[in-house]
Amino acid sequence: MSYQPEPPPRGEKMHSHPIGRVEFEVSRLNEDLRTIDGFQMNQAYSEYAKGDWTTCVLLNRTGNKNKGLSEEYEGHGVPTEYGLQVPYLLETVGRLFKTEHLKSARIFSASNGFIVPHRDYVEFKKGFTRIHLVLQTNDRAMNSEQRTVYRMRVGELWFLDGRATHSGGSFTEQKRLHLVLDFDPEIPIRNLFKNPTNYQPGLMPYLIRRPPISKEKLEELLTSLGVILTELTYDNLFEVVAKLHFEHDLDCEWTYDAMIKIASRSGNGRLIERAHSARQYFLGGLRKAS
Ligand code: YCP
Ligand code: CO
Repeated sequence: MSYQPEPPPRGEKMHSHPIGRVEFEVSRLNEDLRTIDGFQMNQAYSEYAKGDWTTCVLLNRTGNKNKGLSEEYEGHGVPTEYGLQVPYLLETVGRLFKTEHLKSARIFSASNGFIVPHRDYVEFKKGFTRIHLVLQTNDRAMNSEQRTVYRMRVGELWFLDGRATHSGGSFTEQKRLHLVLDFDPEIPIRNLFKNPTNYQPGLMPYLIRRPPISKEKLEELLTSLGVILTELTYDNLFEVVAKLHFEHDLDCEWTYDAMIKIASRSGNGRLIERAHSARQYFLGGLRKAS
């Protein structure tokens, strides 16, 4: 694998992209990060998680930190008990963004864990404009969108396009922490910034190149996995298959095609059904990637 900051090669269009940078006051940031260490993480969206990938809520519709699921609603969010305990983070958000458009603020934490490839907002009418701010990361943390794998660097603000299939996490014990902001999707991104010059949509993403894997090797792999796929091993194999695109030049969406093929080779009807419904659940059928 090689790591290089560069624009995506031709044909590799990225929907998600860096849109700004934040210069942190390190001591204040660290104080809030220590506080977050003591938070009890939410169980919301745990069906998307493999290993330790969790969220907690700093701001939402009701201010109730235990309501971990996203909601579409009129008006703006209010801080939760946890939000009030991380004043530097809320101040930073308030300095940068027009919070009258902010619906939720959450921490996405990953340590030896990741979120399986999926599309967001399949359950919503409109969804959100989602912006990530990287608070803490490490060089074994990666994100992906379709066939592109990238690193989100500390202080970077990213527009995360949840409509394209994506995945991400930290493949080491070290915790990766993102602050994730959901805004009213009707407001153009530039207008979410208090100072529009802080919106810098031309920044270069840090991409991670992976070696290709031949068709023959893939066939071999799918056949072998078909031999050991059972109800008992399904979850483990799904986790392995979902990780493969981070190290090989594959589209993260391939995960679901592969599971369907592996299940077909196992010949077990229930597993074939399970693989099909996983594809439907995580990718949705109603909305296409824009
Ligand atoms: C959300 N969707 O839209 C979640 C985040 C993945 C699924 C985790 O809030
Ligand atoms: Co997502």
